Amino acid sequence: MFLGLDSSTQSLSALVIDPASGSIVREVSVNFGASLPSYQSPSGFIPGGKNGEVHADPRMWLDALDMALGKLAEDFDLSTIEAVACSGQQHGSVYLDHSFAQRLATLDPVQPLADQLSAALTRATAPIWMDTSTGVECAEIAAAAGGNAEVCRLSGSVAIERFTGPQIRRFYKQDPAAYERTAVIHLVSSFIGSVLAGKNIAIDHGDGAGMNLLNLQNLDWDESLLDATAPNLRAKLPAAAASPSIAGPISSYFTTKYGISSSCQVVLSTGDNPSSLVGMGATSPGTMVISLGTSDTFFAAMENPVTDPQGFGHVFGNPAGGFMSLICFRNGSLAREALRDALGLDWSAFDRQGLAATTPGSEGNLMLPFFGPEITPRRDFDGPVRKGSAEFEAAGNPPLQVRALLEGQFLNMRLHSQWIGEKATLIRLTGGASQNDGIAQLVADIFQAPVERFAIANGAGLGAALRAAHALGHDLTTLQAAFCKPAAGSRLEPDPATAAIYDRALGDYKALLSA
Ligand code: ADP
Ligand code: XUL
Repeated sequence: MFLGLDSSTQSLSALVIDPASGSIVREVSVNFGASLPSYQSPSGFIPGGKNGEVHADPRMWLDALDMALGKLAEDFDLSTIEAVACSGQQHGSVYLDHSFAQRLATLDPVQPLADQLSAALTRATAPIWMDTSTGVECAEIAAAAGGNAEVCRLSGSVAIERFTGPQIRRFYKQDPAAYERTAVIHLVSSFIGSVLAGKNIAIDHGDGAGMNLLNLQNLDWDESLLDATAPNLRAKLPAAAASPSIAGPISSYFTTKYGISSSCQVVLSTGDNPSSLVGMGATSPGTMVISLGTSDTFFAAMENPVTDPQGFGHVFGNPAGGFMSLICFRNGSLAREALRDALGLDWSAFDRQGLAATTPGSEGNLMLPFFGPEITPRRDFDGPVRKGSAEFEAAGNPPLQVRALLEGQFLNMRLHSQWIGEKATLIRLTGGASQNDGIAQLVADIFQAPVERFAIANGAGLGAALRAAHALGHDLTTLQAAFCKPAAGSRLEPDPATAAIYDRALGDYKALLSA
């Protein structure tokens, strides 16, 4: 048996797989808001942050780890687990002093993790991926490193607010003494992995590439990016290493407390998107994954690390080797929900009265689907832009509004994924909105590729468990063939009659966006 953990924005989940039977045998989840109300973080972060700050309390993640393993151990023999790997929300960072290593090595199974480790935090809270407070630091890093094109060439992304390097720089500027006291800076994923291993573990190339610090050519921290970010930074970063590396056996805290075997190995952690690439069976180029969650993401394995000349997309390490693209669209379900609520519809009416009652191309009407600020492309204003008939522009005709919003979202996604230079031969769709048949068909038509949907909701957690098994010698392709299967009857074929309509709409959309 192999254990996968996923420490995401809103919850920490644990999933056990049995490669012999090809099945998921246990799954538990701890929702931060519901199960740990004392942290006052109903959506997994501290609300009301100023100047774009979005932070979370790392002690909450530790409490959730104890809770999830406690829940699992209630009715499952954890001594059967051969290895564990962790996936985490990307970019978030945890700052710890010299006592952290010693504390990890001497954890007392009678005390909670949070009580024993909190004194090692040099920054009480951890900035997470939703944080946008580092615009100034991004500009400073880009200037010091020779411009954003150079930052992108080196690290696979221009300097981005939520990425770890700019976040580290902001901390260094705000509290130089606390930065000085910091002995190690972890990502969310490597922080949880270090606790499991009872020692500081390396950062993998998948999550490490989301820091604006990893050189994608030599897969080591880049000297010029380190210098541009903060002094003496290399000494504070764990090593960068390949994802399938084994960090060592699990800490005795977990063997004593939860009955995990002392021979259980901890495999390096990775980010939730690289982990989902594994869990969605998409580690080879050709299959694209579109996740329709709170935000929408588009990602795929890539042969060579080409970068986005516009600077919106990212290149991360593929946990199975090579690289992956990742593009994040902030206005995903948030925009769909805003329009649904404005029109007073439910999801089935959204589909039935919107898509089913209208025709592909929205009768030539177009919408830039940005109900709030957007990161791909960068738009700092609120509110969609409508162009078409007078009634449509006045936001009359609800069915056309629905279709134009959805077409706008996926035309925007098609346009901003062209830099990858590969056509999708198959799209695997996941996340809450993937269950909507109308939306899934629209994705197939706009990309002119078949769409498959999975029964499993937690692709990142499954990816973590598969990575644990892979690192201990199981063949990844065989594992993915057994675990990463589309739900029966979930495949949709593109309608070839819509190909020309959406090629034309793409050009019109691009022109409207430029205008
Ligand atoms: P996350 O993991 O980012 O929290 P999920 O992947 O769980 O998000 O997706 C949740 C979102 O899915 C909800 O916010 C909702 O807007 C959307 N959703 C759920 N069901 C449907 C549906 N039938 N049609 C469209 N969107 C849906
Ligand atoms: C990716 C990103 C998010 C987080 C949270 O760049 O910021 O997808 O990984 O899930």
